[in-house]
Amino acid sequence: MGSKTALITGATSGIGKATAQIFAANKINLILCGRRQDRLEALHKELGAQTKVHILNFDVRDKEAVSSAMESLPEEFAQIDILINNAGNAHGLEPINDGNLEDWDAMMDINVKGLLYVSKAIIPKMVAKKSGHIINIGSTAGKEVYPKGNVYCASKHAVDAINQGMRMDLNPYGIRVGAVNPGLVETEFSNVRFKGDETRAKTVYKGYQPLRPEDIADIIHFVVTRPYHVNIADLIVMPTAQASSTIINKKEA
Ligand code: NDP
Ligand code: 8X3
Repeated sequence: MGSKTALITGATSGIGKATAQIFAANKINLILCGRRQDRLEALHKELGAQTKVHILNFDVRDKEAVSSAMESLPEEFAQIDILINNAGNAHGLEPINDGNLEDWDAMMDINVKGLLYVSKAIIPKMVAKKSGHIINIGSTAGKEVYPKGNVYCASKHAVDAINQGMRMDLNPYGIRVGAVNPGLVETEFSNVRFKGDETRAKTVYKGYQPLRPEDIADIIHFVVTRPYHVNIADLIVMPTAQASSTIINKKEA
């Protein structure tokens, strides 16, 4: 059997990028997606020496762009074995009464609808060949709600529901579906949430050891390398210092 091919959304940063790196080191062929072309090209160059890499630039919110990107795949990348639905972010952290409509749209459109558009473009081929593995990147925010997390938590609770629904509906076709739900991981996540306010973003990860994107990538690689009869359906991982979304054992500096 030849190498597997994985499509990773949100591969230009954080968890998606670290997953691309560990997959490349293990000779999994890669379709890397994101909006930042310079980063996609840099990854192509970096990982292309280790495995076959194809890059796709599209916004997951744009359903036409999603389907034409998938249709544009060259023959050697057309059979996708592993889909990592990772693209997503939080936008803002405000009580519901002060929430910003653009932020709400961004979170629902990217984290929920974008994940669906990408899945819709890929699942029919998996169904036709009766094989495939889908990993949805959820969050502890999809398992519990925290103050001011309102719409981000709603978007990740939706991912949790979609993950369960996908697993049920794709069960007759032998397609594995599971979620990896991280707690606090130091990536560009908080820079995006706080709209480029680096100082505020850094405070999220101060006073304790947060997860690194490589920790999650390592787990994703473990999940995709289990024998076929093993499906890791739902996995929660937090830093040791974190007990819940609001209980974090921070040491004063
Ligand atoms: P990053 O901000 O580092 O990465 C987010 C990725 O998503 C980037 O590659 C970005 O690429 C891509 N992305 C964002 N919006 C779009 C869009 N509209 N269209 C296409 N791609 C998009 O964050 P993380 O690595 O932390 O986040 C990855 C996933 O992990 C998200 O789903 C997040 O919710 C989840 N998560 C993160 C946690 C954390 O603490 N960091 C904890 C739990 C879950 P580009 O800008 O190039 O398009
Ligand atoms: C990211 C983790 O706690 O910032 O999903 O929402 S949290």
